[in-house]
Amino acid sequence: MSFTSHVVQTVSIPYEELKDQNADLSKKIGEGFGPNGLGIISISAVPGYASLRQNLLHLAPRLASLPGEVKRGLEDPNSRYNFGWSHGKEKLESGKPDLLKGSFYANPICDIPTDDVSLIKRYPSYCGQNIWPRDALPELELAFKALGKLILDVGLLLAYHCDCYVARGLEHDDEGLQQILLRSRCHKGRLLYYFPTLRSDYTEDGDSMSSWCGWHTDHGSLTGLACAMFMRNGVELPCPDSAAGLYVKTRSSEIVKVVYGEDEIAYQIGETTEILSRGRLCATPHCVRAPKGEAASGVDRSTFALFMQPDWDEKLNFPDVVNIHQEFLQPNGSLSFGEYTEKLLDKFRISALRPIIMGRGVKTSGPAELASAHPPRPRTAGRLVNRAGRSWAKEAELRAGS
Ligand SMILES: O=C(O)CCC(=O)C(=O)O
Repeated sequence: MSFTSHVVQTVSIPYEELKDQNADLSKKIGEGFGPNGLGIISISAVPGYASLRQNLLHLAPRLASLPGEVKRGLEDPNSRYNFGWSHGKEKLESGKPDLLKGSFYANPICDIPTDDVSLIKRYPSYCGQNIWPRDALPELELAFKALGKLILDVGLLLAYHCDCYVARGLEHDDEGLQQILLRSRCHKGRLLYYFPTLRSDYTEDGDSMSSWCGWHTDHGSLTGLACAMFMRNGVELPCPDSAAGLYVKTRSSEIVKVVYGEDEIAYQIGETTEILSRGRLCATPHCVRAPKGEAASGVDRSTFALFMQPDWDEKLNFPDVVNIHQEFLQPNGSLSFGEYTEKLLDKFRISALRPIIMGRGVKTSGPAELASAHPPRPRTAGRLVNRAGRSWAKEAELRAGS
C-alpha cells in the first residue's frame, strides 16, 4: 500500500513579532492552533537556537552508542523510564516492543524538583531526579539544559499570545497558560534517537504512515519540537526520503506531512490545553514516518521534544463540558495536574512493558487496544465519535491501516 499525502508548511511566526506583547497575533494563533488550524506553529529566527540544536542533536547517536551497561546505569524503572535512558519499554502499533528508537528524558529546568519523599513516591515520573551520564558523555547535560530552557522561554512567549487569543470574547477569568507553565516544575525534555534503518527493516511497518512513532496526542499543555536531523555515521545529510518525517491529522481528518525550517522551533498543543481552553486551542494528533529506499540505508534521525506541562500541584479549573477524558472531571470540581495524570495512568496502564511516558498522551497499539485505551467519547447517532466527529472504529482503521 502506498500513500499520497499533502505536504503542508506550518504557520510561522518570526521571533521578533512573538516577543512583542503588543502585537496582535490572534489570526496566526487561530490559523495554527484553532479549531480549523493545522495544529502546529513554528517560530523562526530565534537567537542562538540553531547552534544549540546542532550541539544537542549531534549527541543523540553518541548517547545511543554508549556500552549497554552504561545505558543500563542511566535507566530509572521507578519512574517507569520517564527519567534517563529508555529503549524497548514502549510498544509499537504492531504490539511489539519499540526497539526502533531510544529516548533520554530529563527535566531541563531543575535536577531535583522536590525532596519531599511522599511526593516522589506519589508522582515518580515528575518528582524523580535527573540522571546525567556525567562520566560517559559529560557534554549532554549542558547541551540538553540549554536547548530545553530556550524552547521553554520561546514557548512561554507563545503561550502569552495563545492566552490573548483564548481570552477574546470569553467571560471567564481563568488564569492563562503562560502563568501555569511559568511556575511548573514538571517540564520534561526528550532527546530521541531513531536507529538507522537497515534494508531488512523495510518490510515490517515500512508502508505505515506511523512506522517510526505511532499516532498520539501529547497529554500536557504545549510541546516544543526541534526539526529532526538525519545522519549517517555521524555526518549530517538531507532527509533521504521526501515521504519521511512528521505527519499530523488535521481537524478535517486529512493526514498531511508537515514541514518547517531547520532553524525553526515547532509547537503543538496538548490535551490539557485543549480542555482548559474549552476547545479554542486543539490538541494535535501526530506520528513519524521512517524513510525508505536505498538512500535511507544506514541513516538515523535525532530530534528533541520539550513537553511543557502544568505543575503536579496545579489545580486545573476544568470547564463543565469537556470532550477529552470527561469521566475524570467532576462538574465545577478541580483536580491537580498530578492527580489528573495518575488517573490517566491508572486508566491506560496496559502492562509493565508499556509505560505511558509523561508528557505524551496515550499511544495506541492497534484496533483492539484502541478500544480499551481510549476513554468513552460523546455519542452521536449511537456511535462513539471523537472530537472531529470521526468514529473510533474509523479511527482504529485509519491508525491500523495507515
Ligand atoms: O520524533 C518526532 O519528530 C516527534 C516525537 C513525538 O511525537 C514524541 O516524542 O511524542
